[in-house]
Amino acid sequence: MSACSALLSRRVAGGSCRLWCITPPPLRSLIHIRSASVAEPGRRRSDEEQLWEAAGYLPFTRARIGSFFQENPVLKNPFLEDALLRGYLKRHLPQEGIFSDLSAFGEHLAKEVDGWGRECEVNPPRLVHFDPWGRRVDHIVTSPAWKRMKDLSAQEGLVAIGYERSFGEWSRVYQMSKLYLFSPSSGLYTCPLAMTDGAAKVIQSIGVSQPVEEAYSRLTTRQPERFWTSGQWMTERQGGSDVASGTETVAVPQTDGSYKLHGFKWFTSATDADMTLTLARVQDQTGATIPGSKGLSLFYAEVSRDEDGRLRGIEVQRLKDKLGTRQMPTAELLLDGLPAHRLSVEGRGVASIANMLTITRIHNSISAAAAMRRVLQLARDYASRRTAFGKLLKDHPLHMQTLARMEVESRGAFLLVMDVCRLLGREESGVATEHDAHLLRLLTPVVKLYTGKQAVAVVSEGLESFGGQGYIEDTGLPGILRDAQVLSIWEGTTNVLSLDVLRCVARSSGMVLHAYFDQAKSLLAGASSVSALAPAVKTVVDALSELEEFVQIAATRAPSYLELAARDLAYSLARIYTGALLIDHACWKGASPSDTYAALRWCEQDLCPVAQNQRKGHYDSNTSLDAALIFDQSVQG
Ligand code: UCC
Repeated sequence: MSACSALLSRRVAGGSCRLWCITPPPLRSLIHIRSASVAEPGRRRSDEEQLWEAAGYLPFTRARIGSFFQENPVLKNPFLEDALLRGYLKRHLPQEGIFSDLSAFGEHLAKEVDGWGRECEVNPPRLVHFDPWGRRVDHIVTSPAWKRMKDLSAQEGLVAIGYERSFGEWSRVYQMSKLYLFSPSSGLYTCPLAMTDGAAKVIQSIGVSQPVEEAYSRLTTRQPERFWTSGQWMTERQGGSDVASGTETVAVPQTDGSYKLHGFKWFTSATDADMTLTLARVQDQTGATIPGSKGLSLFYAEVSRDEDGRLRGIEVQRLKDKLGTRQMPTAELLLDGLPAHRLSVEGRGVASIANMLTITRIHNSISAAAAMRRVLQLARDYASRRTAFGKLLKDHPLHMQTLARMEVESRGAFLLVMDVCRLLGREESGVATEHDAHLLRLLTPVVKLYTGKQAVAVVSEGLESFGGQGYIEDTGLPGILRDAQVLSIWEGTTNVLSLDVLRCVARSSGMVLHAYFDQAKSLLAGASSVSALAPAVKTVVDALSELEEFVQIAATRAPSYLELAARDLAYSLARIYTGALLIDHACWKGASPSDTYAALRWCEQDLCPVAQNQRKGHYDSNTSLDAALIFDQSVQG
């Protein structure tokens, strides 16, 4: 007897055969019937099945698609859901006003703003080159939600807080905490905010005077109608990393002291900005320019339109077709006589824009930590809603182990980036020691490169915790991963930033490392009497000795040795320092047992990979073997 006829006869024997049984339906529909409405011997039919029977319904028809629908993960107030953020603020900045502001902001994010962020994703910007009558207009059309994000950013002081400095040296921590909550719901509006903040910082460091006085006040205002965002047009066709030799844009001096810029900017993000800072080479009277870094100057330009509605001195070539960050316009721009003002001394362009790089790299790190936190909050919520193999995901220890590993990474990233914000705040409020300044210079590339990589790994793991739904676009989850991927690329790739670490070590004659060792050791001081943390403290102390030993050996080697070690060195700096921060936070009187557990877990990894790989001889002279491996075409035998 076939499976079909066996089933049919069972239905007849059960006395419930109807007309549809007489003409055997295809096997596929029978399988549905069997799984949903035939009582197996010894199995009690569910109330629902009995209801179907009584009503004479089939469970699956064109009119019904089954009764089970998985509950979706729900975003709750991200501030109230974040014990570490609240603990950190309670420890360092216990201000009632800040707690109530962040709590209200978190509520707004969960209830409304997150939806706008989604709207930015599904309604991405588009470029309209011509008006209906053929005039060139180059309009970047953005969604209403994107515009609401701009107003909200001003109202909430997302840039302004850093410049009002109402909380002194902790103002940056407050501002960045707010951005950390905002980032995953912002529809990437944090990108223009990063550059806006960076531009304000550059202007402030150069001096808030003409011609940028008005611009500064607009970048840092809380009034939406006055608020401006800034671009940062640095990358040209020859590449984003080697700015010194890749910049072709020229600045032609005008009789009134201003300039006109001519060039092609290859990546200009948030191109709907009101102004920009950019690099160009000043032409002399013969039209010649100075090559390399020494020929670069920093310029300020407003993005404006003439009476015919055409962009002044700019043509938008096209919008980039990006893997992620699609909510935000990134364009290629032809600068064709863009009116501009030189802000830096001639030839000091890179040094002058470096302040912007510091700020945008810190914002990048905030976005990385925030992406990890967001995916964890959603995964945690989902684990309490999703049942598989007879129990909720949260009751599967292996699932909890996976989320806990993500949690440790996320906590480490948060503490590392917040410590850099703390240092930035100290520098800006004039209380930083020389030691603080060195640490800020060293840790800025370190936090950027390390958290960028962590974010991709943690968010990818996070998607897996939703099973197949993590791969479905309109859940909003894949976008978090696509957006995370830019974090290790934008504002300096991992390798370029690793080399920046070497550069700041060399330029400071090693002083940045002295500051690092001192600070890491002092972070461990409070843990000497906490026995639960002893294994973690020992690992950090041992790793610091290994690192010191590496530095001593490396100092005697050729620059190529250090260059090969650069990435591992940067990772070691990040892991050891983060371990010390986790230990320090676990010693705070308000710390929880989870803080101790997180510190212990973090310190179980190899904290000093540069020492390990040095022992294995990885930096000696194996570049030729690396290249041979990569380009290997041979088949032996
Ligand atoms: O290309 C990009 C687009 C990616 C895709 C975007 C898609 C969508 C975006 C979505 C966003 C959410 S992004 C751009 C990526 N490129 C970069 O970030 C630049 C990376 N390159 C570097 O960082 C380089 O190391 C340079 C450009 C800074 C190096 O240039 P130079 O000319 O070789 O620099 P020097 O000679 O080392 O330094 C010149 C001066 C020195 O000051 P003085 O002369 O006073 O000693 C340095 O100390 O600048 C100072 N300086 C710094 N100061 C250099 N770097 C820094 C720094 N980081 N901090 C402080």
